[in-house]
Amino acid sequence: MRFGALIVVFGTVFLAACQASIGDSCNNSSDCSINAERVCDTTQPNGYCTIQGCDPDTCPGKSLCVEWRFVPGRVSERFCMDQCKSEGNCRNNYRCVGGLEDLQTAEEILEAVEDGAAFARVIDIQKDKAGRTFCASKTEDCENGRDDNANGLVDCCDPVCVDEKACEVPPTNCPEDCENELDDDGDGSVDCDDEDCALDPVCL
Ligand SMILES: [Ca+2]
Ligand SMILES: [Ca+2]
Ligand SMILES: [Ca+2]
Ligand SMILES: [Ca+2]
Repeated sequence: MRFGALIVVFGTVFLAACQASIGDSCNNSSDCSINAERVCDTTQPNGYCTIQGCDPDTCPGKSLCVEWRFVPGRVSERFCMDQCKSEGNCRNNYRCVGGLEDLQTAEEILEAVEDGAAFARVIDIQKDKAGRTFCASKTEDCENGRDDNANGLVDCCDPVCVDEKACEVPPTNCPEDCENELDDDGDGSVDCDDEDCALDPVCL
């Protein structure tokens, strides 16, 4: 009886130790958890173990609940992301990025994006989640409906996707780029003629 209990305890510890961490590579969701709580996001380089739709302070261990927001106002999405202090903490093809949570105005956000900040923010409240930088993909998956590399541009709207077959037909629902001579958002107005560019420095 006692021996049986020991096996159960040992087995539980063993399985817990085997469970992949948030941000680990994976081929399918069974690589990430034994109870289907975690999923393998196979659109990220070499897979990314995560939990989709997290709430603040609910991501396991030191992982962070990150909300991506898109410009202009598309739906936001939340994923548990691996916390990092520097790029060395992230896997190949990932970079350590900080979010925009302290920025309020469109101008502040634009400036930060030019500096390489991410179009995503950590929504945790606890202080021990204070290291608010996380490992995000360096590349964009051009067909998954998300902004994988956290530059605010989704799929075919991201210039890195321009040569992809999936993006042969230029999209017309992107944020207006104010200096590319294209009507990116399909409203009939190009660059500085588009009211979305009214406050853009290149149009002032
Ligand atoms: Ca994408
Ligand atoms: Ca992107
Ligand atoms: Ca444009
Ligand atoms: Ca336009």
